[in-house]
Amino acid sequence: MEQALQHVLQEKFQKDLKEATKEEMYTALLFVTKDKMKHMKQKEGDRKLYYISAEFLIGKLLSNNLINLGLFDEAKEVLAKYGFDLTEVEEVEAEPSLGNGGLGRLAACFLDSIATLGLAGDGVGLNYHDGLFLQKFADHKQREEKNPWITEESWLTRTDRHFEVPFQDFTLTSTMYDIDVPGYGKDTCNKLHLFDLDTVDESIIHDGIQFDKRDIPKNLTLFLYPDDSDEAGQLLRIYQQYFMVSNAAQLILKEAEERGVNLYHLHEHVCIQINDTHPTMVIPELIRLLTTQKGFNMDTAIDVVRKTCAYTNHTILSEALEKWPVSYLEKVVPHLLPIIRELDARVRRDFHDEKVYIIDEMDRVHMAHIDIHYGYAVNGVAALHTEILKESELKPFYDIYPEKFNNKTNGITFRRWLVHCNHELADYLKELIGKDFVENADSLEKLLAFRDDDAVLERLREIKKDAKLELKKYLKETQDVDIDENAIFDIQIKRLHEYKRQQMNALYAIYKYKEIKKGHLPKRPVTMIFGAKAAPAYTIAKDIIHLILCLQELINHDPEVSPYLRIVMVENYNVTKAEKLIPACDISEQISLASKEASGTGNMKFMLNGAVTLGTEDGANVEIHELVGDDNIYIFGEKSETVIDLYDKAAYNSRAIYESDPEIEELVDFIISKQMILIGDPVNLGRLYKEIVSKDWFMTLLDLKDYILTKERMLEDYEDEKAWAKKMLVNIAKAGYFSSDRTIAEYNQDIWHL
Ligand code: NBG
Repeated sequence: MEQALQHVLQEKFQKDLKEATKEEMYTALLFVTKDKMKHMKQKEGDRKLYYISAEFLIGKLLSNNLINLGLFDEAKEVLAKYGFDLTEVEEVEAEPSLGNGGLGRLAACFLDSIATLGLAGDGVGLNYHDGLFLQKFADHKQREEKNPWITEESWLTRTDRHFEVPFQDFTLTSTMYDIDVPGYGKDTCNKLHLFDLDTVDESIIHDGIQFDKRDIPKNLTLFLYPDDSDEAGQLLRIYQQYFMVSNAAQLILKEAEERGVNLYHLHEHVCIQINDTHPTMVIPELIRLLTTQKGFNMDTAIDVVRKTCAYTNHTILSEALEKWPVSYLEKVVPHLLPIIRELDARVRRDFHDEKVYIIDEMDRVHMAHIDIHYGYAVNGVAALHTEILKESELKPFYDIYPEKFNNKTNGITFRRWLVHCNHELADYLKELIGKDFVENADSLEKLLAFRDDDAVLERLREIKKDAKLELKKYLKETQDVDIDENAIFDIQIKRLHEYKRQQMNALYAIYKYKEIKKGHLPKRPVTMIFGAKAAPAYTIAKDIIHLILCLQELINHDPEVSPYLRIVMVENYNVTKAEKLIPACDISEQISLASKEASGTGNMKFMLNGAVTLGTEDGANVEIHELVGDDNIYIFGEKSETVIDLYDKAAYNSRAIYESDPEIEELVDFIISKQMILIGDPVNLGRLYKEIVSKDWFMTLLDLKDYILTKERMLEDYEDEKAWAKKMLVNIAKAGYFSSDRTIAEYNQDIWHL
């Protein structure tokens, strides 16, 4: 390692290890690591998986790659010898902006586990130059800026694969970039293939993230999820999706032919996982390529494709299940329409239930319906979610194809979410139970043997305290905020969405503020931390950010209150920030309206790092609850059946709750109180107030009181430090089930058969 770094530094910068800057040292490490991976063989097998996803939220790669290659300790030592700190050097790396939230991070964890299990499986996606926007706060509001992350030297390698992608009005030539994906302790690498266009031009972006949505050759791979609130935006998304899947389909066929696969047996040698509906057009595209270029007839093409593709559903929110108007598809990919119409005609011939048609009476194409009819497997991402799909959301499909439906509870890679982000805890666990858990997560259960060992419990608390100190330092440096490491850290980090109910947590902050004002002081200070980006066109979500930022201003500057309560909204929440926040957390906020959070994966990361969950019986919280038992989790709120029933009967009435409960009324009214209006914008606060009182589609007020009571009980329980440390221990010990290695092993056993 020392020699290799020395060599690169000399060659590239004519410098010695002693003279290098942090930036140069980073570049040297990048080169050495990339070179090592270049010489590793690509994992091969008779059957290969392609995981197609609009998002891969991979995070910074240096440390993770070093860990997986077994080079981390050596690199750290060499750097230390020359006065460098690896963590600081890694700060030079820009975080790839290729994802948005849980779905994208899941795809990244999956790539790590696929490689670690030694399976042949590559990711396929797009190389967004500015990815998801960069979030800035100004006037207590979110501002969106561009987020360029591709630097001259990066983990991307340009390849000489190019494909022609035909659209209605022109054909575009793609370029494929690759990122290596090493498995932990493996001598082979997989790939993440990211398609791009050479003509994309970042200089067309102006005023934050504005650009001409119609200039496709220049804008196609600029942003992930460009604003689709108008027709041009929706068309651009269709351009992006088709560009992604046409490249994927061409790559898959090309590689299959290079491997000598008879395409009539494609399904025996290839499987394609469709990650949510964004890649759905791969189905008609493959059929098109097989029929127009490979001599297949329609029946055979459909048959082969149906046996090749599998679909994962990540949400029951109907607005997120894509439905593209036929007229839009006509404008972008007219050559797919005859195929989509044929697929629909076959469904109509076989089933007489319009709920399962592909094209509805409003002439919209239901992408998920294509996946379910023309794929061989459909899975949800947590037990409860899959049950809801089967019993309500997708029931008509489940009735037709019960054998296709299966559950794959999500997981997270322990290499990033423990070994990399929490060295101190990982090292201590290795000392206690051996290092086996890094690859064999179930062995974390060995920790249970220490549940009554005072020294171990004490050490776990020390480690938590150290992580809090680290976070304190980080927040001071990056955002100039002060937090108290002796406070209880209560953290909610995830995308901003009304169903995730950050607004309920904000109402708790109002409750606590008022209590402190009344002289009811908490035994120990509480620091409430939020991190969330709101979609640029999602007005109410941005109003919720405004509310939190105004509360932060009010509370942190109130000398009576701030010694006991602080609020911090972390700017531009991303993977890098999650890695600092998660190890420091005491209370993990997982408070979605029951039935709405398909799984959640932050909940698993927090648990693994010794936080205790405060949550509803939703998504994977249900499974966490089962594993840790009642004593080690705080559950509140109405259950999913009740919620689904309320929706079915249209029986929820937030105004009635507001008007009949003076305590709730007082908290909600505070949003538009004089103090708040002095700080914030009456338009935003007024709109949010009105939304909660008169609509509250995600039933904040339904669970608010139980939430407050449960959180208060939790703060109370925290004071029994030993009992709390025991809860931490049990959570860590039981987190093994949520390793993405387990999830991937299940995908492989039940769906992929690699
Ligand atoms: C998200 C769900 C989460 C889930 C992740 C990963 C989308 C569309 N869905 O609950 O909201 O954990 O997917 O499965 O991003």
